[in-house]
Amino acid sequence: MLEPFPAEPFRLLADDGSPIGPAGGMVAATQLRDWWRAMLLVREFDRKLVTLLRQGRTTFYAQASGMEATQIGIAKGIRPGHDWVWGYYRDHGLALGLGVPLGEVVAQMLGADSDPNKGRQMPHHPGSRDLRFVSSSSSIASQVPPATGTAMAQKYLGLDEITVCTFGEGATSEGDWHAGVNMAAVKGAPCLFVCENNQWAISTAVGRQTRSESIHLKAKAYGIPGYYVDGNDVLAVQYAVQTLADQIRQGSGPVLLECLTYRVGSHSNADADAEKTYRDRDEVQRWTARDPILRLERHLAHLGLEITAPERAAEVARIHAEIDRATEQAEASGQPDWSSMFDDVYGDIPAHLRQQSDDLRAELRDTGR
Ligand SMILES: Cc1ncc(C[n+]2csc(CCOP(=O)(O)OP(=O)(O)O)c2C)c(N)n1
Ligand SMILES: [Mg+2]
Repeated sequence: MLEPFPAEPFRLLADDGSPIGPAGGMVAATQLRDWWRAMLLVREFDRKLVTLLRQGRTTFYAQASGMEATQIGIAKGIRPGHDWVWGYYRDHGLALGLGVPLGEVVAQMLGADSDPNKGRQMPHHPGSRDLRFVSSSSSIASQVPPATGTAMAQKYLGLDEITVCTFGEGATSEGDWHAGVNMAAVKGAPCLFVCENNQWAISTAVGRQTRSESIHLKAKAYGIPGYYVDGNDVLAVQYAVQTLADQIRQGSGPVLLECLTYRVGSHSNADADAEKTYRDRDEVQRWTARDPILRLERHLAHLGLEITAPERAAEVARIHAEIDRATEQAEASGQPDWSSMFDDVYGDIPAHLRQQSDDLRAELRDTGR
């Protein structure tokens, strides 16, 4: 049973993939395979994008390897294109899991002309109007107050929608986080706050981030329930998100859900060598052994639906080819024209920006560029 403030994270799958409790094994096999493919895409996306980064074809990337069950579990627990999602910069797995087209995500990361945002966002900050996935900001926790605002609007307008707001455990030390969660609680706003606790905020370990015993316990201070799940167990995350989202839709008010997972890769490319500078190789190995994809594969095998090595290799090759194709298409679209940077922000461009646009046009003409 999913209970608030548990001592241990809620799980539906043991490390060896065998089901725990009554809800285990209730998901259809086709769906489990779909989630497995979605998780593998996140893992391989990291591999391919890190390569593009090293080749100088993009400039910023933050890996989600190790966190696939959390991000895909969230995506598969809500109603894509219906519920609003305010994510954060590490959420490309969530974006892909919701169905944001791979080509759009890649184009955003490369700042290509085919990027719906025309390269005006920092790389690795995808968004999608169709899927109501709000383009994130790198300012930690800045998504929390506007997520609360979205949920308040949903309540006032009587809409059959909820808002999902994700963040790392480090974000829960920020003022914006507390202001946003408090306001949502006071207003009974239909918001599911999900902490992707990957145990590190760049080089700050969670134990040095807060004196709170856990992240979900912080919900108590705001008078809302706090739930805690094993974030490497996709069944548990999906089940918790779906259950809590339904509860919120029925008027429970906001909820905090903590998913305990681990960032196996580097924080971002600004992070030189995590294992040499701030964390133990043993710790990484311990968590690598609790690989969320492997756990789902073991579960599939337990159900007699084993994924064979050739089948896995074929899926990886298919994903790589798809990412290669998306990369070629994005690069072939070229770079956005400079003038597009003045578009889409204001209905009427303010005088000072019009002046800057005119100055830049004149400068480019005079210098023959
Ligand atoms: C307001 C603010 N302060 C500091 C930073 C620098 N910074 C970037 S990522 C990060 C760590 C965030 O950790 P966490 O919230 O746990 O998310 P994770 O990166 O682990 O997924 C920090 C401090 C920032 N981007 N914004
Ligand atoms: Mg973190």
